[in-house]
Amino acid sequence: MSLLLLLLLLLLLLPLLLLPLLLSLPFLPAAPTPKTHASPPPRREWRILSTTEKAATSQRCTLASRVPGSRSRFEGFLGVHILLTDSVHFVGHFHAWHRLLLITYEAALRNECNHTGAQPYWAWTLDVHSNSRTMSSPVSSAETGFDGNGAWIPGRTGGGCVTTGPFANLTLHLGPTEVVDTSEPHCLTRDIAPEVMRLGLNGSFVATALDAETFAEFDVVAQGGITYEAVTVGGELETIADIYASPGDPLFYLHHANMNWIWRRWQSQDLGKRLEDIAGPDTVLDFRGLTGNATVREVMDIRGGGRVCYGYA
Ligand SMILES: [Cu+2]
Repeated sequence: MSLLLLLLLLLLLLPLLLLPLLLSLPFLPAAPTPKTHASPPPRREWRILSTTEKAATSQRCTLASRVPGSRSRFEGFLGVHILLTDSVHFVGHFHAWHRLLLITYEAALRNECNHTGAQPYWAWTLDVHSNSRTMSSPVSSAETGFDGNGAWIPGRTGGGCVTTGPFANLTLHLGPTEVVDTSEPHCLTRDIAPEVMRLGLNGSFVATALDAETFAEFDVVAQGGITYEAVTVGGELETIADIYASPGDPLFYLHHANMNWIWRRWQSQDLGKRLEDIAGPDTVLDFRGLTGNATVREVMDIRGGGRVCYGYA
């Protein structure tokens, strides 16, 4: 047989020789796909939500809790905050700890309270221009928001129990201050202080925080200026101004969602560097079983995946 004939025969038989290989291709292991995580709906400012969305985020969440003495899922978060206040405020991991608390609360709203959206935030800088603007913030609407002031006590703007809106006559069994041994049930109280709010939560404080060169500088402004909870959260005194028991007021979560966004905006100016800037040790964030512990580093990036995956719009 000539060489030419042999080559021709090989060419003709080649598809047959390759057939087993071709047939096996679909069964080859697929190339690994890049790790992705579903994008949840973004956190948005309270006033741009639809009425239905507003109603969903301002509902009471009443599932069982794991903190002794607490009577509801909502109070479970309050209890853990009270127990850990002294170790998570005025420290470098203040923002990281509150970030994970909020993620956990947001997940509870979704998984246990039939809420499909994200935790909204309250951009309080939009409400500080005048006293009347502060007092009539849409966040304070009794119909669609979290209601405004408590009942009027002479000499104050409010100060008493919140008696209208979705959290009317909400009874708290933990607090005030560091009390967690089911002392006396008490109501959610508010005392809106527009002047205090204007001083502590204005645009120039936010701009100063965003201008910080390092996380340590940012933190001094953000914890000392913007959000010194004992004095000025939301410009609303009473429950939310109680550094221990502030989560007794659901507005706490809108406030911290905003704080968290400011931190993220600061990080976004130089993500490569600032996702690493923790200005202190990589502490373990303890939640007493409310959620699994994490390190500061694990919650630095809101797009980090796992439990920490959300965005802002
Ligand atoms: Cu706190």
